[in-house]
Amino acid sequence: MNIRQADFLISVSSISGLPEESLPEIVFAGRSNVGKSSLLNSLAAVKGLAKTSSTPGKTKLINYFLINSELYFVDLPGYGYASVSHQEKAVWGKLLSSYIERRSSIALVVLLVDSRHPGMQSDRAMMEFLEFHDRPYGIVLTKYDKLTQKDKVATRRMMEKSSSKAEFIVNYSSFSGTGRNELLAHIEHYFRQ
Ligand SMILES: Nc1nc2c(ncn2[C@@H]2O[C@H](COP(=O)(O)OP(=O)(O)OP(=O)(O)O)[C@@H](O)[C@H]2O)c(=O)[nH]1
Ligand SMILES: [Mg+2]
Repeated sequence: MNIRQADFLISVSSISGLPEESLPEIVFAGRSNVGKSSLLNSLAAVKGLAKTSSTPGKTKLINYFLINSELYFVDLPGYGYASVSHQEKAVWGKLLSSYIERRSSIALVVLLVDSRHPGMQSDRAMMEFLEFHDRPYGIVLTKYDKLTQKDKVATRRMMEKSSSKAEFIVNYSSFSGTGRNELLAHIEHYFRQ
């Protein structure tokens, strides 16, 4: 697909604030700092559309972006970051899990996994959660530009082994554009279904 228009729509802090279910939603989930907001900007080719930061925990709300007036991209708060307080963790965790459980307009969850750490427990738990709720999901291995050639082969192999239910795996770099066209093709397929 070709992204002709991408506009920020709304930030929500609770399930009751979500927009009415109308358009299909492509959801971006993953650990804090994995590169969700950067990936959104690179897909839309708009710098600063989603706010990015080298400090984990930048995105604390559910952010909606309207794409080509026909679908939403949804940037979720990151999970798994150790230094936030228990209370804060519980609030974000609840927002994230109830969104995934309840939202029937989810067409696809794009689960971002740091290509340097493909075996993290929190990512495994998220995959199981998505499988339990029958949400179709694909995996994006982020920050692929940081890997050595040897790591590229090992990471890919490990991910393929541990995520047999994923619809696809895409190697991605928001910096170089690696994987962008491949991911856009997958997204198109799911939102048109
Ligand atoms: N080398 C490299 N760095 C990246 C890439 N994508 C993101 N980063 C860096 O990773 C850091 C986190 O990026 P964000 O896009 O803010 O990550 P996020 O998942 O939205 O983080 P939270 O909102 O805190 O959950 C920033 O310093 C980015 O510059 C990439 O493809 N390659
Ligand atoms: Mg973010």
